[in-house]
This record gives sequence, structure tokens and C-alpha cells, in this order.
Amino acid sequence: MSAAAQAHDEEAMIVEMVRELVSEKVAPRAAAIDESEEFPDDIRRLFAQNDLLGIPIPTEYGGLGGSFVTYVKVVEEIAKACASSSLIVAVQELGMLPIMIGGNDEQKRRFLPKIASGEHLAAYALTEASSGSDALGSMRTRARRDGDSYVLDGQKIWITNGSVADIVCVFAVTDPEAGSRGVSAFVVEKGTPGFSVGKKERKMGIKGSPTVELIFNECRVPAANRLGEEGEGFKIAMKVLDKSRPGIAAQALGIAAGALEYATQYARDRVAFGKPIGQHQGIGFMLADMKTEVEAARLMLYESARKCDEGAPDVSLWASMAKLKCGDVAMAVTTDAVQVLGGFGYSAEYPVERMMRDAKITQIYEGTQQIQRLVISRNLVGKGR
Ligand code: COS
Repeated sequence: MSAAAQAHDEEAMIVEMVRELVSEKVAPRAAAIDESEEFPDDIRRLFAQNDLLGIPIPTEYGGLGGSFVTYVKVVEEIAKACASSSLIVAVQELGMLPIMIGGNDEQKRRFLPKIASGEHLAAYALTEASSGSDALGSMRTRARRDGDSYVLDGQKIWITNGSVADIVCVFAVTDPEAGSRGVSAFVVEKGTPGFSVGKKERKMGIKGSPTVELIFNECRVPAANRLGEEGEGFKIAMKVLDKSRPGIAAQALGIAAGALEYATQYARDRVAFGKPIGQHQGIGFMLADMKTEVEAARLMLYESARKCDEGAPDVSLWASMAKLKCGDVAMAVTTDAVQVLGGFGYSAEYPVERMMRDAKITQIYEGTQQIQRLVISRNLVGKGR
């Protein structure tokens, strides 16, 4: 058997295992996770036991050494049932990518094995109160070199899984005069004096995934925790997003696919005017459009993940196109799924209203849809002045 065929078989086995795990253990928990608004540590342990928290981490650092295609398929399968749970896998990847991309061998050996095993959770801290889309120009968190360490001061907001993470990759300004070369990246470990968790956001969706403020107050971090050279942080942050946006696209696609599946079954079962509602053209054509959009988005997603695996030069363009397409499809398809179910769709007794609430964030985080268009158009015609 060729190496490619073997990799394909392994991928199919992992996806099938995840499908069963989701159907037996995750789907039955999804409504309660949303309702309780609590981080599902049981699901984290389940994913850790099944080696799902280090899929793209190389085996030499304790990971599965799997492809990005496998990783996005796993996120998709989980998100079909529970968007909050899918974020455990997606944010683990987002949080470890700065180390994979910017870390040296010693740092990889120090941090990655515990992330891969799920003993440690990772998070990524870029966003600030005044710095969302304008991640570079408006960053205020500072890191001042002091002997063998850096002292961090500032606040990050909207940090997914920030309160449950054991290590956080933080971006801070080391030279305010140096523009894009004035930002550096640091690994900050839980328990470091001066590092604390602030307010938890109350959100429309993804309620089982804690989104918090992180506060750095004279927080001393060893210089050995700086990723890459001083001033390389912004490039690391952007390269991370190139690989993490397909993960959010996968979450979006999974939510859409889950809503489509539920609405289709409902349209087969629910009878009105003497026949299943799906056989009335008004509903049947809606389902046809939903299915077509989901499959089109899936092709874009897998292509973007394939580009990550290949290290293709246009990975940034494809990551943004996949995130844009999948996020918009998730919002449109879940909204239509609510419509197909009518009054039941609006009820919290049925999953599609949760899916619609969960879908909205995929058009906002990891770069808004407007930022994705900016990245795509700059790839086409350049940035200009
Ligand atoms: N890979 C490597 N380097 C990149 C890059 C990428 N994908 N994208 C940008 N860079 C580099 C540029 O080449 C430039 O380097 P030089 O100064 O050496 O030429 C530098 O980074 C600054 O880039 P740019 O001039 O494009 O920065 P801008 O401030 O104009 O904006 C955007 C960049 C808007 C694309 C960026 O700020 C962004 O993605 N914002 C959204 C952030 C986001 O997604 N937040 C979500 C929360 S994080 S979960």
C-alpha cells in the first residue's frame, strides 16, 4: 500500500472513530453544555483519552503527526453535534501553533508533549479592547526586557478558553516605534505571578467555551519563553491565523451540516397538507440550496486544509476564503433550518436554535468576514498605501 493510501486509511479510521464518539458521548451532552454555560471538562478528558488534542503535532513532540485535513474533519464531526466541544480541539490547535511555528526545539520539547496529551490546554491571546481587526496598529500590551526576563503589562480580551488554559501564547509590543517588527510572542504559564483571569463574557452562543479577559500586571516571563526573535511576534501571529482559520471554517461547516441533517429529517417526518413538508416545493427547494451550499463550502474547506499540509504559498488566501465561505454558509443554513422547523425551530427544545446562535460567532472571530475579504482582496490586488 502506498504512503498516501495508508494516510488516507488512517484519516478515515480517525474520522469514523470520532463520529461514533460524538454520537455516543458528545451529542447527548450538547444541550446541557449550552444551558449550563460551563466548560465541559468531561468532554476534554474524552478527547484527550482518544488522542484528539494533538492531531497535527509531530510524533517527535508527542502528537499524532496527522494531517490538517484529518484535523479539520475531526473539528467538523464534533461541531455537527456541539460547537462548544469542537472548540476544545480547535483552540488547542490555535494555542499550540505559535509554538509550532515560532518555537525552537527546546520550547517544543518543553511545551508540546503536554498539549498533545491534553494534560495542558493552550490558548492564544492577541485581541485587546481597542485592537480586534486592527491587531497590529492598536496593540497596547507591552513587554519590557529586564535581564533574563520580560515584564508584561496590559489586558487581552475575548480569549477563548483563557480561564481553563494552562499555557497562553501572548502577543505584546516590545518596540512601539518598530511597527510590524515591534511585536513579540511569549508563552505565559498559568500561575505566573502577575497573570490573572478577569471578566468572563456572557455570549449569544458557544456558551460551553469560556471567553475571558486576561490581565498582565508586572508579569515576569523568562526570556526563554519568547517565541522566535524579538520583533517576530506579529508575523508568527499572522502565520498562526493562516492555519487556524480553516479550523474555524470546519467548526462553521460542522454546525451547518448538523443543522441541515436535522432539518432534512424533520422535513421527511413532518406532514402538512397531506404529505411530508420536504415534498412541498417551498421547503424542498430550501433544502436543495442548503445541501448545495454545505457541499460547496466543504470542498473549499478541505482544499484550504490540503494547502496547509502542502505548505502552499497561497495558504493565507485559501484560509480566508474557506473561513468566509463556511461562516456565511453556517449562518444562512442554520437560519433556514430554524425556518424549516417553524415554531419548533424557535424552541430551545430543538437543537437548531442553538446551532443558529452558535453559527453567528464564526462570522466574527478569528477575523471578521470583513477582514477575510480584506485578506482576499489584498492577495488579488495588493494593499496600496
Ligand atoms: N503571514 C506572514 N506575514 C504576514 C501575514 C501572513 N499571513 N500577513 C501579514 N504579514 C506581515 C506583512 O507582510 C507585514 O510585514 P512587513 O511589515 O515586514 O512588510 C506585517 O505582517 C504587517 O502586515 P500588514 O501591513 O498587512 O498589517 P495590517 O495592520 O495592514 O493588517 C490584517 C493585517 C488586517 C490582515 C491583520 O491585522 C488581521 O488579520 N487582523 C485580524 C486579526 C484577527 O483575526 N483577530 C481575530 C482574533 S485572534 S483569534
